Amino acid sequence: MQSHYLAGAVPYPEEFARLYREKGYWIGQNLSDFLQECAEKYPHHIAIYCEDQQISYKTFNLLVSDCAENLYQLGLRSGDKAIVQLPNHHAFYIIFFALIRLGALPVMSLPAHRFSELNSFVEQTQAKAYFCADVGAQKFDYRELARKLKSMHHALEHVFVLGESQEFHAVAALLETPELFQPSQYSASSPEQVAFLQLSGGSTGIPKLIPRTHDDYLYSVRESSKICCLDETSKLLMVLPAAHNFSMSSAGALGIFYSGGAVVLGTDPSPAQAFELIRKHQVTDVCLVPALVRPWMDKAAKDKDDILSSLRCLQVGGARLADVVALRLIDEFQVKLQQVFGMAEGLVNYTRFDMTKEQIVHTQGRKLCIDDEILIVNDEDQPVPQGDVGHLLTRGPYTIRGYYNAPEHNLRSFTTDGFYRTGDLVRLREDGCIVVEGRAKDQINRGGEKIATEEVEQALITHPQVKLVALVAMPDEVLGEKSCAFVLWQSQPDDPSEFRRGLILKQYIQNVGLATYKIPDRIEFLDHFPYTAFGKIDKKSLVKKFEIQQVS
Ligand code: AMP
Ligand code: DBH
Repeated sequence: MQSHYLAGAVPYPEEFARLYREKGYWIGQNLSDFLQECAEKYPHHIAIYCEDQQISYKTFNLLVSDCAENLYQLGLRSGDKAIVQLPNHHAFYIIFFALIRLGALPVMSLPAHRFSELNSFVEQTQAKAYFCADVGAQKFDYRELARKLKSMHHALEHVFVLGESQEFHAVAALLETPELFQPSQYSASSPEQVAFLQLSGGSTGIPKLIPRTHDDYLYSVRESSKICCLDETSKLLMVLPAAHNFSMSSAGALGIFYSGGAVVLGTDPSPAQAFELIRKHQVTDVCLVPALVRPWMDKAAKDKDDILSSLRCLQVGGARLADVVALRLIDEFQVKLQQVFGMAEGLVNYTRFDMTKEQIVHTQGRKLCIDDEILIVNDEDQPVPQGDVGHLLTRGPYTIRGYYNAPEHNLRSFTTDGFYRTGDLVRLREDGCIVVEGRAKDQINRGGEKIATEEVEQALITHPQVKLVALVAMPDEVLGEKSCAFVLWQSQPDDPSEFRRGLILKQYIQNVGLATYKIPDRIEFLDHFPYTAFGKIDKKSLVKKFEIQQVS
């Protein structure tokens, strides 16, 4: 069985796979049959509301089959990889499931990604197809990006554009019923196989891809759907990027499909737009990152609007929710809050609805599965005393054993016995709840969007005037953290002002083609860098330096 496992992915060891099957976590269903089953159970329920359209489960499933057939006729085959970079639109889900149905592997990308990330994904996967929108935020033209990628990668044969497709294939045409329908030539991969590649925020120069199997992913979806108490009357507002792991599976759109409810798609997370959608569709559930909570509360308070209390559940995850904000949500806005601490690599923790207020406010919840193994260790990988803060390591029925095509990196990110090193510093309480206390990985969490500092540093250092650079997190009221680049500038006689230099470097990062959220929020020029005793740039003292500057 394992000989067919996706090359470059690390399979679960056989004894664990057996255990997860015996325990009923892995039920041997692929994502295509999952959707088929949802359509059989709830044919006439609405699965997706998108703009003025509403799509029933039956139609959804038929559109997926049509799309799979059209893609097959255009040359996509089982095992092919396809990068999916689409906005929150029903086409996203149809294409995701269509690729799965024909045995191809979707590679998830976010609308904010730019050339640098996309180029890396195509390189890493040898993707044969790329799905994108026509234009995005700030009039960014994805078709230009597609042209560039296509000219550089021969493997990339097909580009599909949602909207004005110009010389490329139109996504709309994929959703039309094909004239000739011969679905028997293809099938989804088997349940224990890798179904798609999910995205990691990462902590190194190259964005990492996460191979998730049908079996492991669907287990987390079904269990999440139960924990979140979803049912056929649930309506989930989706204003976070649909491809994000939180949006997909915790319980996310897939959790909703499992329970026969509906996903309401929105492209703008601002409270004005979101509240309108909540009212129009009588939304019951919303998932948000902490950075959005404040503007939502402010708007509700200003308008004396009780919309937040009308929800069955407001989920907050992706970054640490401040306890005071959690308390305010509950006390002032009567919100039924659920904290979600998860990762695209696997492990997800939830506060449960029957937990005490203290647990819901002050913890990030309890693991999804009793067989999620959790270790909290010190720098030497030794367990810390119960209740102490340490590094969170985890292994379990839906946590990967390795990143895609990254053997060297995997040696650092996983222990020899397969535990994933999350890079999070946490405390495990007697009651089983986890409290996220900090982070050991070199990553900035900018309102839930993760920035691998090394990736941005590597880009900045290629600028001819930059001699040395370090990217660090700075505290931010709204986003939790923002990025600050400290730069040693190679002086020249006609040097521009520091202000100008900052603008030049921000523009430079944009031109390199890094995702918009990775452009440093602030740039500081230094004459000397502080070093640790080991001779590494001392980021801790840079952070302190920044705090000093902030106060003064
Ligand atoms: P990724 O590995 O890119 O999917 O990002 C997952 C990471 O996001 C986790 O390892 C945490 O660092 C962070 N994260 C997610 N949810 C929370 C949360 N509720 N509180 C604190 N950090 C979180
Ligand atoms: O931040 C994350 O990656 C995340 C947060 C909440 C996640 O992957 C998830 C839930 O599944």
